[in-house]
Amino acid sequence: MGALSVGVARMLSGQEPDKADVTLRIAPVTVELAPDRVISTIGYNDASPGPVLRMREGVPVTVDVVNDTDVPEQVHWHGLLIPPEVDGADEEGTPPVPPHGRRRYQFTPQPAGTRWYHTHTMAMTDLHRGSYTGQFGFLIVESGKDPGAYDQEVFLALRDWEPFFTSQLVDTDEQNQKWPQPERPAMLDTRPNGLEVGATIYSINDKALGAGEPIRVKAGQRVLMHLLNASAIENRGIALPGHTFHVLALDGNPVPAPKAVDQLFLGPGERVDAYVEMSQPGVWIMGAPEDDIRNGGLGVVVEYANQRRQPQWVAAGKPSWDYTIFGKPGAQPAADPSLQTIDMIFEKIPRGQGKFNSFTVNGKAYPHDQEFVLKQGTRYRLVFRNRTDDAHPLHLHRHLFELTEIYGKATAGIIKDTVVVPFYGRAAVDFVANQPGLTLFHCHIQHHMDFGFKALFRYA
Ligand SMILES: [Cu+2]
Repeated sequence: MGALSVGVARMLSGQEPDKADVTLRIAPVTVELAPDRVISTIGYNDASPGPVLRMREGVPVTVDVVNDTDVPEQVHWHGLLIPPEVDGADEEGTPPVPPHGRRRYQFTPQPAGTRWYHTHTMAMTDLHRGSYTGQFGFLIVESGKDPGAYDQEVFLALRDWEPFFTSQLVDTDEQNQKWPQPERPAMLDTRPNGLEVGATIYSINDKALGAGEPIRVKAGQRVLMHLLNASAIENRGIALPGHTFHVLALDGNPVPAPKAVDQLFLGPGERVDAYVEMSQPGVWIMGAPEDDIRNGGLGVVVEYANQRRQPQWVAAGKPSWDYTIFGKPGAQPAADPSLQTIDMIFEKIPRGQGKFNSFTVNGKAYPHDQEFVLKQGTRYRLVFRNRTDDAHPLHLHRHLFELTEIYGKATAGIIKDTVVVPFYGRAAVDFVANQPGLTLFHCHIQHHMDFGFKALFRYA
């Protein structure tokens, strides 16, 4: 309340209250994905995505959020180590931004890296709420030590629009899964599947493939790409024919072993920072490997200077995303005798036609009462056991974790806040409980989170 009373005192003395560093206004907006595809949604500052916010690591900021809608809102600062009062989640007790009201967030952004901000409200059966809307944007926390070894920098947020209910599993990312399935139950649940959420209209930022300006490059340039999957519903791949992505950071955190790959893969909530050497003059389509998704809009043209031709797409090979190639090879973090292991078993309860499936954690529904209690200073290993037929992007709020096992392989040194656990797969992540307060854990697919795929950690 200190800041407020300072403001009141200033107003009484005729001075302006402290001005915020950033003001975000939540309000209805139309987005022209293409001339014949104009959609109506909710955005930030009359746009979707919202502005790229730049903050300095360790320097306190004040953000005023003005809510010009009829429903309470939450702005979540994804990937920051900040207290629950400002993290932006009802479950953690963050006060919402009231309808037609405002709220001031004050926090110290850390650590440096590619973060993002987005709404964190529940949507349930309303496909015009929560992360189905256009409330998302990049947040770059700068260390001041950016070496700047690139010629240009682009921000690419992957999106789908106009979601609808479907009783079919519309996922495409799992079809080629080659990973082990240690959590596959001996007896599969054969009850009829419930509703899923699908989409057929896609964009990168606010434009469908071909409708926006191309990324204009010159031969010999190095382009730094910040990618974000801001989808509410699906994991996505991205390829650029003739080029490779030199992956520098995952979820904004530098990887121990930067490497070039042909294709990127991001679950909802994940970010990849990668540079591309522009060494193949031409006009190319960068986009989703699946024809229907790319032709539905998930792509952008990359145009070299002095090249005039139809943008070219060359079929991409099979996706082969593997986080561990960026880690310390064959390593697990040094054994810590005080390490505490917490098993988390995820199951889906098929609800049948016309109903949403629900999810449980360790056989129980949210909020699990006193099940997940952390002791300050203790190192924990969360073992994610995915006993469902879908890959899930799992996100822990207010903490970063180290990936220690996935695809049946040990790894170390990869620091993330969201990890996609393959279907019937298992992953383990380690973190130190050093951010007291309620901490939300959930699947970043909106309808999974809304229908039970979440848990609340508390500190003893
Ligand atoms: Cu999920």
